Amino acid sequence: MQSEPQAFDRVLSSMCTDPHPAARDAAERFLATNPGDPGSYPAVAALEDDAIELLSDIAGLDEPAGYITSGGTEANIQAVRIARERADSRTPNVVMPDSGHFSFRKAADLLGVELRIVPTDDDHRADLAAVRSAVDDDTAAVVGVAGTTEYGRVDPIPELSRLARSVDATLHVDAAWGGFVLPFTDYDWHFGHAAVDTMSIDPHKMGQAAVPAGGLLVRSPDLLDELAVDTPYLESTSQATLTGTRSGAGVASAVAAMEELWPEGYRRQYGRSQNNAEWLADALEKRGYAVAEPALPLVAADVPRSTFDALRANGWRISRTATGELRVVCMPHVSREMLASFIGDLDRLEVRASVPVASDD
Ligand code: 0PR
Repeated sequence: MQSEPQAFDRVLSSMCTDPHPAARDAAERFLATNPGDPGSYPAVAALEDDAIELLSDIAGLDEPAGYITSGGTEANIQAVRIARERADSRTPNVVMPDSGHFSFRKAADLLGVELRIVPTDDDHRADLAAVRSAVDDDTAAVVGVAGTTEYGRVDPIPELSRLARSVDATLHVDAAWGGFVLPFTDYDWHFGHAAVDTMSIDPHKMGQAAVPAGGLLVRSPDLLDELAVDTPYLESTSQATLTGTRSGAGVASAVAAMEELWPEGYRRQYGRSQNNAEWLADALEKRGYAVAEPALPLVAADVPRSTFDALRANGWRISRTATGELRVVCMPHVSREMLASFIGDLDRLEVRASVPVASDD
């Protein structure tokens, strides 16, 4: 095989990043291990306990419980599954703001649960009145997002937890992307701030672990029991994960990254990423574009389609929000130099666009 992976020097739209060197090394060493079979692979199974302890520390969870998933999608599906199993309804529903990730559509489809998508407010956060009118006795879960995919917004988690409690539903917090930056902000987002039942928090995004390493955390171990099936021919007697064979590389790299970076390394990274996001937002605003202020290190700006296409043609890996805005995620590999070069290209394109078309006379 001759192919090489893409370089990160023009990747502005991904939520994955270059893994920390210690995470890369750990992933390689544990490539041929399977935490799905702890009887045969005890070393990586022990590492998974360490990973859940570290994640719990980050997410304010006193009694560590959960497992390392293949990513945010699996964690979200499993959280909905827990809620469905727990709910006392034959027609369960899940209430989610329209900023929720599309993985919940997969969950609803797979699990036969109705997904009630409610509008967000003018700042792209869950609209509490809309959530309040959507929940009922059949609501199994309310979803809050702590770091939305498109605008990096944090939903009002304590208020959502009260609404979930009022109908005996679980509150699931999707912090798949935000979980490794939120500890350094003033937001109320975790198990210590509100009655959160389940959470997605992914080491393979801002946590700088190798792919695949997502995280599902649960408030108490009995919530995991909702997922458990018997495993007659394994040494362990039950399994709560969705997939069977799992990546030992993901588990080991998650531990290595968190041991290396939690908390000071992540704090410094948050500082750098947030400064970069603010710098970019400012640069775009100065050029006359409407910018959604970066609450977390993610910038969305209303750049015309033609400019967006030209930037992509120049090799920039950028994406758009559902309403068409340019979206830049300031991941650890996104440096100020990269952003300055991006703005340089934008300025050159604009100069070209503003040169009057030569007339024929
Ligand atoms: N929850 C949130 C809040 C997410 O942002 C994502 C992924 C997930 C869950 C799902 O995680 P996994 O992909 O690990 O299963 N976020 C986007 C995604 O779907 C990131 C994204 C969006 C990347 C647009 C590129 C892009 O153009 O991958």
